[in-house]
Amino acid sequence: MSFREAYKLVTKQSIRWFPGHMGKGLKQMQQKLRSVDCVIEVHDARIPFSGRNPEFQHTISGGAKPHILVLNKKDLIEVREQRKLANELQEREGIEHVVFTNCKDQQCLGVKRIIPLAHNLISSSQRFNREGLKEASVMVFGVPNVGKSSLINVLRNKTLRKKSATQVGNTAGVTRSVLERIKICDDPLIYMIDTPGILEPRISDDEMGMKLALVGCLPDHLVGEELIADYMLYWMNKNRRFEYVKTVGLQNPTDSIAEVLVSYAKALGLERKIKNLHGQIVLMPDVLLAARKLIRQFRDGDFGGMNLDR
Ligand SMILES: Nc1nc2c(ncn2[C@@H]2O[C@H](COP(=O)(O)OP(=O)(O)OP(=O)(O)O)[C@@H](O)[C@H]2O)c(=O)[nH]1
Ligand SMILES: [Mg+2]
Repeated sequence: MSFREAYKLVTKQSIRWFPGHMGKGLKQMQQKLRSVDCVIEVHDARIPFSGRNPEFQHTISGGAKPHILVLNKKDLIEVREQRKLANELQEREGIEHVVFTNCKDQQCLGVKRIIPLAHNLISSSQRFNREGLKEASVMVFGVPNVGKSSLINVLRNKTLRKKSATQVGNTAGVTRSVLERIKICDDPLIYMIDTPGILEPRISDDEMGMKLALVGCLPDHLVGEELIADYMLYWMNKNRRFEYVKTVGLQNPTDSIAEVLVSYAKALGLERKIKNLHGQIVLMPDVLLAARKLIRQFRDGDFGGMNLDR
C-alpha cells in the first residue's frame, strides 16, 4: 500500500509565533550571558534536529561557553535511537556533549550525569571575567515546552531535596521571562537560570513547523488541531507506523484524516449539535475533540516511541 507524499499546510505563509515575551527574553538572556559559565540547550528528543537553528543558538549561547545538549523526553523515543543520534549530532554539528533525559524520572541516568558533566566542563574551561569564583551559573535555553523548567526542578529536587522552584506546564510558553538564578547544588555550588522558550521569529521550513506543532512547541490553535492531526497521520503512514488504526476504530490504514477523525469520534461517542439546511438540530461526530484526543495520545507516547527527524 502506498501513501500520500504531502500534508496540508496551515496557510501560504509560514508559521510565526514570536510574542513579546520572547523578544524581551532573548535580550535578557544576552545581557545575562556575561555571568554564565555554561549553557544547557534543552530540546525534545523526538525532533533532535528540527527547530535547533544553529545560527540562532549561537546568539543565545555566546559560542564560546561550554555547551551541553540535553535531549529530553527520551521516554518518547525508542531506546536504540539514542546512540545513533548522539553520533549523528557529533558528525553533523560537532556537538560533543549530548545527554538523553527523562525529567519525569528521578532515577534517570541522564539526569544524574548533568551536574558532574557541567562541573567538569566549567572547571576545564576559561572563565574569563569569572576566574576564581567558587560558584558557577548555568543558563538553560531552548524552544518552548521541551522541559527546561522540568530539568531545573528535577535537578534541584534530587540534589537539594527541595521542592520545585520554577513553574512547569503542558502548553508552550509557561516560563515568560528570564528568572532569577535557582540553586541546584551546594557542593559544587551551582545555580541555574531558567529562560522562556524561544523560537525563530519566522519558521521558514514548513515541515519543521509542523513537527514543532506536533510535539507541542507551539500553541495548538495557531496551526489548528485538525491540521496537526493530519500531519501526524501523514508522518505515521509514511513511516509505516500503523499503531493509530486500531485506536481510532478502523480496520485498515487510511490517508484521509476526515475518515480517521469521524471514526474516532464515533468510537468515543463524541458528538456535537449543528443546525442543518432545514434549520433542524442534528448530531454530528465531533472531529475537533477527536483530533485533540488523538494528538494528546501521540504526545503521551501511546503509539510508541517516535523520532520525527528519522
Ligand atoms: N514525557 C515527558 N514529559 C516531560 C518530560 N520533561 C518534561 N515533560 C513535560 O513537558 C511539559 C513541558 O515542561 P516544562 O518544563 O514546562 O517545559 P519548558 O521548556 O520549561 O516550557 P516553556 O517554559 O513553555 O518554554 C510538561 O507537561 C512536563 O511535564 C520528560 O522527560 N518526558
Ligand atoms: Mg519553562
